[in-house]
Amino acid sequence: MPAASLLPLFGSPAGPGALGGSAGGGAGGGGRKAAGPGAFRLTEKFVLLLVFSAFITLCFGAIFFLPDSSKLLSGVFFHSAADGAGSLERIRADHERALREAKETLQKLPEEIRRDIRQDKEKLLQDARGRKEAGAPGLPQRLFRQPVGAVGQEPADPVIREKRDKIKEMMKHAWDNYKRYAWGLNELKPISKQGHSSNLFGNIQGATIVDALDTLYVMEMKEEFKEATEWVEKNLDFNVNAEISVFEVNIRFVGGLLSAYYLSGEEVFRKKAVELGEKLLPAFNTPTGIPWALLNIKSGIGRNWPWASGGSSILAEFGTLHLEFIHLSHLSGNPVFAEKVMNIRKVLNRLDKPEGLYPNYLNPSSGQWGQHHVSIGGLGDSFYEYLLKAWLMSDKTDEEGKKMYYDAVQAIETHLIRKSSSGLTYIAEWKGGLLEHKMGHLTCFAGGMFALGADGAPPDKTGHHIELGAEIARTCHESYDRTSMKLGPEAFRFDGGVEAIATRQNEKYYILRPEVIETYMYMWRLTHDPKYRQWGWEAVEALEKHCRVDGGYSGIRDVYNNHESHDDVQQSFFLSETLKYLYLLFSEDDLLPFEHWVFNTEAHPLPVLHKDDENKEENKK
Ligand code: DMJ
Repeated sequence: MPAASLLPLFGSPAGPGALGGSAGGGAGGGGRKAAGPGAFRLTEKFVLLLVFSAFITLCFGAIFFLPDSSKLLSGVFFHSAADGAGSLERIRADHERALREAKETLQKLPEEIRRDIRQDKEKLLQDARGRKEAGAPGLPQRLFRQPVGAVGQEPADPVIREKRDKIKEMMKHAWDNYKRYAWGLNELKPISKQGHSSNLFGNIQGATIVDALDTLYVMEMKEEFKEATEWVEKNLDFNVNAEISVFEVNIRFVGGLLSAYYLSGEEVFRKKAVELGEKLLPAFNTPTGIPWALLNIKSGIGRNWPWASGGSSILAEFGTLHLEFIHLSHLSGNPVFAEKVMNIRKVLNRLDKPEGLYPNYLNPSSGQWGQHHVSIGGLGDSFYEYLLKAWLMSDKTDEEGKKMYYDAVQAIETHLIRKSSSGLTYIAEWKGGLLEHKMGHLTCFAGGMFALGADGAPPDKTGHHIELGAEIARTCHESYDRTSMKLGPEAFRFDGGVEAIATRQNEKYYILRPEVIETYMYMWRLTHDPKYRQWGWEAVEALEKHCRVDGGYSGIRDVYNNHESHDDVQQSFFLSETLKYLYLLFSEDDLLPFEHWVFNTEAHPLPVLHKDDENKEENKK
């Protein structure tokens, strides 16, 4: 639209340039024209123009300065006259109400104002509680009752208290640096100060956050727990095209979320755990129901590690789903999770076992064992741990799990446990009937397992199982003590004239693993022998001296060297396991007591499903 047509009040322009300087020039140049009747002189026109524009400005100003002018404007310009009147009515009513409320508040006594604030607060709290109890969409309602021992007392002894505080400070150092340099990513590279990703989780992110949640809770690091919870709420996403390790995602993510739920009661953790559990279900779509090791959680396509004997699944992987899956059924009301893991047992129980031992490899299609390699360390370890803990977690009702565990320990004792010439007890590996006299760092968890299982062993064997635990703890302590850094190697041998020493360069590393400290913690709780706290403290000193760096904690390439060569990875299990077990070692026994909790293999505490509680739930229905 030409500009001139916007200004009808100014009359028709005289010609080209009429709005520009030339117009004035033209007027000036043409001299003053005689004013006709009803016509204005130029100055009068100018004054009139001024008055008029002042008037327009005032009108607009009035509109904009009126309260809630945007509503009024929209009423004026976009609505019918009736709507505009309605809006004005509403605005007036709003103003009157606001004035009334302000007057009433001013008339209130301070005590009445305080009471109102209190009531508002209570309502907010009730709403929050309601949200917790209402459950997530698609999940049954569940009344949250925090299990016994989610928090404990301060240690009575000030020296122990100081040590425990130091361990909490280590957690803070690990967490703060992860937060500073790798927030939201899976792990931290503490030397290069950036994120570290491992292919175990595909592109699921946040492994350190989920793994650390329960440690933050137990250590009462409330701010950090809150920020981790918020991250899970807003960012933890399983709708990704990712090929993941079913075992690793289960023990770290499902286990971490379940524990966080049982400790805090925050529904978001229950919801996410079940959501993730459902994503893992296609892994069981094999001819036998023995799950694949790897799964694409978008397509549901699974496969096994290419290096695993003839396309086999791994004992320690498919055998370490039981605790989490039982809890998934418990929390979701969906029996499918429990059915899947109970079927694994059925398959195992149908098979012949060489010398009563469980080989590490099982083909999910044929249902036959792969290579006859047996290990209580890597590839086998947590399968045995979960048999025992399934029985404990069932409040000692899972007789099948119990029998499988004690039968397996019997075979392990007969075929794998040996004593060195100087009297160190160790657990060797079995390769088709031949023993390899090597023990992995991973195998050291077994000391704690034997001691924890002592209670359920036949009465004449109870002391023996505790003793076995103590002997493994001593051997593993020796494996630490015989290095320059007082940190244990990945594997140590009892052959070629050495005992509890790594002889191969590629077995000399320490990646912040927890198993030795885990065994100290169990042995301390079950015997209260102070040497376990002393050994745990030696590990703290070594970690501080050799693994702590400005940017967090790092693994070490060679623990026999006097100079650290750091591997630049802060493993998520350092926060979930190593530091948690250390903290528990210097806590009172009332924190996460064994009668009420079992730890999954990533040290995530899961409550014992007490018979009495179930009866109570049943009676309520
Ligand atoms: C952890 O992820 C778990 O403890 C697992 O069972 C074995 N390895 C690591 C820690 O060493």
